Amino acid sequence: MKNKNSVFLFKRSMQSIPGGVDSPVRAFKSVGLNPVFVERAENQYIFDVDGNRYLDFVLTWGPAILGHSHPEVLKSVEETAKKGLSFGMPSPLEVELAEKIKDMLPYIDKVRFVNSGTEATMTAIRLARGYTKRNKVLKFNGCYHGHHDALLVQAGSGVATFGIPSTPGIPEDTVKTTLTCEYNDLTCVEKALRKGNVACLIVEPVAGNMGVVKPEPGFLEGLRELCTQTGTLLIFDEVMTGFRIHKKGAFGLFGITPDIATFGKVIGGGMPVGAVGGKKDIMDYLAPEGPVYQAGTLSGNPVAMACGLKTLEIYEKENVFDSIMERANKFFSELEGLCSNVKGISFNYAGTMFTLFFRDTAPKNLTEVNQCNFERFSGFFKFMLENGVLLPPSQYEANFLSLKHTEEDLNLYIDLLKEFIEKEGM
Ligand code: KE4
Repeated sequence: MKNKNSVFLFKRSMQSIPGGVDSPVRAFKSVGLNPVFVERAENQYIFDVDGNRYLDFVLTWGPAILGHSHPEVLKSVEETAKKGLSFGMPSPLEVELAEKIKDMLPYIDKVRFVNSGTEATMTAIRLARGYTKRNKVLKFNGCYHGHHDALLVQAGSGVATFGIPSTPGIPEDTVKTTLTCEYNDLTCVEKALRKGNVACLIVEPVAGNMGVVKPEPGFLEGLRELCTQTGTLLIFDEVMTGFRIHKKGAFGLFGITPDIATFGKVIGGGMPVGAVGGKKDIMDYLAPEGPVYQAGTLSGNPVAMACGLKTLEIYEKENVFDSIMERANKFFSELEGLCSNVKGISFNYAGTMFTLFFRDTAPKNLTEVNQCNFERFSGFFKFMLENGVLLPPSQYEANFLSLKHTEEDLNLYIDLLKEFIEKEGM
């Protein structure tokens, strides 16, 4: 693959942007390569500044579930933008998108829009603390909920330990009320919640930020029960899983109702949108209805709302989830067969997101993900990139499918994986 222009742009970008990127994972550091600079994206493809075309399994980290640059979405964005980009006043589109989300997720009474998943989970934590008048929060090792201080804590040990900042710049005091447990470890959670004063437990109902790691049978049900028994609010962080693991997200897949849910990615269709949703008595604690302050200049921005609304309208009208799953189920059963015959690879999937792990068995928590063969992952990433397939540049990430990924595209993934396995002598 020619990459002269990407190499030049990365060098140039480093002069003006820390690390040359606006989000660390994009720097391709964990795979030791020069990042791809993208010129444009269409359907299941992205096209880089050197004219290379890649079959895209990143899909801007989940939002492009319709494929990139859907003409009807672009048209709606264009028409809305022509009426003005931002008003700083309420406008009809935010009401329409809120009503659409409520219609699709019947357990939600009210929604507040923000501009990112980080803002959504930050708001959800503050809302839970304000509503319960408690301070402690509990999260799981390997789950990522955005980069706000309270939740950027390192993996604790096996028991619920107070988090330690996972990055400089976060005061110890800020995270001394943040507890961490291993994903799928209900015993740890029970001990922590029964000590009391835990405002909320936040969880990715299917983890996607340590690669896709699924809840063991009974885990989410156990969280729901323990939260109810201890007056702790259960927050499902569905920024990634929303509309990706099921038409009705985790609520649809597992039949469990959280007290608060956070969203992002798909509901913005590729534009900056996050959201917090839940029952009226909790959501009405948010200002100006209630005392918990939260705000945003561009929250509910009409252009972003138009993008998200049209995306969800098409998602429903074209039965996008089922359409993707028709092809995905065949792909996953082939992948399953391959992984059962070859040592050193395994995979997890949930709906339209999946991760291939370079590990004999599919991991159930972060400790097990950390045992992957990262060198081999990097080799696979490079091999796929050279063959025109863009994967997420980290073993700790999820791959995504779109409406536009064809059976041929998925067969290409399988064929290239077989070629890689042979090349590696696995
Ligand atoms: P943003 O602030 O990046 O919009 O959302 C944060 C967030 C919150 N919750 C979950 C479950 C998430 O997956 C994310 C963000 N996901 C990552 C992908 N692993 C975004 C990619 C990036 O950081 O560049």
